[in-house]
Amino acid sequence: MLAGCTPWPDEWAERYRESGYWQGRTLGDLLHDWARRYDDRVALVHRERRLSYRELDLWADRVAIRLNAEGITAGDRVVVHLPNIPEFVAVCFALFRLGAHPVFALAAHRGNEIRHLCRISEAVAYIVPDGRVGYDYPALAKRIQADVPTLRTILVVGGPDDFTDPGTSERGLEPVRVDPADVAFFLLSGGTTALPKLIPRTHDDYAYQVRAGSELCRLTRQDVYLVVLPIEFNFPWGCPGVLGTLSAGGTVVLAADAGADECFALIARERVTFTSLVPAIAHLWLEEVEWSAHDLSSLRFVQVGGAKLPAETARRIPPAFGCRLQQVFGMAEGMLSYVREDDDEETAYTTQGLPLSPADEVRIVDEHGDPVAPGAAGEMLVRGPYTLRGYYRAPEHNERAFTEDGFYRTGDVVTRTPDGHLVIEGRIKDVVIRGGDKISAPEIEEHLLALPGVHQVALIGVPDPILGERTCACVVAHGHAPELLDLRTALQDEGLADYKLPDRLEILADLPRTPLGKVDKKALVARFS
Ligand code: J2J
Repeated sequence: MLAGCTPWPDEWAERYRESGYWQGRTLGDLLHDWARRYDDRVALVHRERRLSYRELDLWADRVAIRLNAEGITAGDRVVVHLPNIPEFVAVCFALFRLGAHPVFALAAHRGNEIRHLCRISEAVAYIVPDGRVGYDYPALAKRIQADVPTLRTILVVGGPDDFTDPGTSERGLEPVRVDPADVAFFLLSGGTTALPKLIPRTHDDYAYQVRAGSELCRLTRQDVYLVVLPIEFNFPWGCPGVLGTLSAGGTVVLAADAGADECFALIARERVTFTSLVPAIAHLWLEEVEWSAHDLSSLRFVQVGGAKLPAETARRIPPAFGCRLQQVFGMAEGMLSYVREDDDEETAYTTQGLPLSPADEVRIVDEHGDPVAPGAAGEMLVRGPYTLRGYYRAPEHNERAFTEDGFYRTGDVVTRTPDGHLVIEGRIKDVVIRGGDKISAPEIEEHLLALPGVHQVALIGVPDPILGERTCACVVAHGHAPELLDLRTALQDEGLADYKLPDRLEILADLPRTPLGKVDKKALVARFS
């Protein structure tokens, strides 16, 4: 496995192979299999463009040849920063086939986050869209390149010299031997630390997650999946999402944005059968659907996850969209929990389902790490065939984030119903979930603390009817108190993604403290909710 990653201990790896969870196929191989099986069926739809499985397979090889000609080879890390376009899929599979590792930057990321991702991964290349998408990514790339010595190559999708242009060359890709137990790509952690951590996902573990999810959702060639969330999120990419749909021979349709107008029209035009949303988008769609004249009758189910879905919103979804609701609780680190098709309605509305795999091990523990009584709330710890064993190049953080026997501490507080369904009750990690976006409080606090006028700061999440939570910066001022706009502008100028800019500012004389001297965020949340 790539240096800096933590492999599963040998006996666990053996067990997962023997049980058939890990099947020893790389994601690049799987696309070959799918292309052989589904051939000229439509794999991807974007606007007026339709690509068959055969075309996608060939395209991934052609892009791999181009990337290889740019010097990208096995083991290299490449930061991929693309919107929901077919090129995202082609570029990722091209990199898989070269044995290189895409790092999935979030589309909303800006200079600050990208610089960090490039540095920590020692990326050799950075892939961006051209300037037509409303932000000058190539200019950003130039600035990043000046700061990151390893970054040899900037590659731009679109424009005159597009490296993803399939061309007409008949030359085939020299197959590269890729170990299925090695990292395929890196996802980003929702973050409890000042800087986001990279999550290595192996071919074996991700292929299993996708296969199991696709079986659970009973996907077939008839399924059409609409990608509404940013494609680089774990949820749309592989739960079962894009890869699950391709594994079943269905069709993936890419939406340009999450707006109801665009998405309802696509559902009607392409006869979409399922999609995945965060609660904030589900909310907006519910507001729009009664006014919509579009035919949504093709929908089989809508998945909602990424943040707590209130039961009252959950109940409104099936009648409004004429389909089943499937709650999904997940994390880029691995562990997934899905409501099943045969769960009763109450379970579907009020729980976040059962673990995906029989090999998922879940422990619910108190603050001393001891198991709680049945039905009581505690922190969820997880271990299993698709849950990471360590973040990339983060030995100190890994000491804290994992137990000695390899359980990942999720920071989520859950209960379990008598029949084993998980209910997410809250979290002990210092993260605000705004819409589906995860904001690490320490990250934002560090930036705010560096600004003039900010003496002390605590970032908290306060309830919001649409987003679930929004951010509130509680500041003890130093001299002249700053205004919200000053803080937002300053963070934006530092190159932070927009969703991280504080929504609200409260100036306080003091921050409340717990008896141990830590900032009492619970008291702040109670005060400003
Ligand atoms: C409450 N909180 C939830 C839910 C995630 C599928 C779905 C979601 C993600 C995701 C994902 C929640 N109710 N239904 O990767 O594949 C919160 C928890 C969790 C954190 C993980 C997937 N579903 N959460 O959201 O890595 O706090 O993954 O630990 O972005 O989101 O965030 P992330």
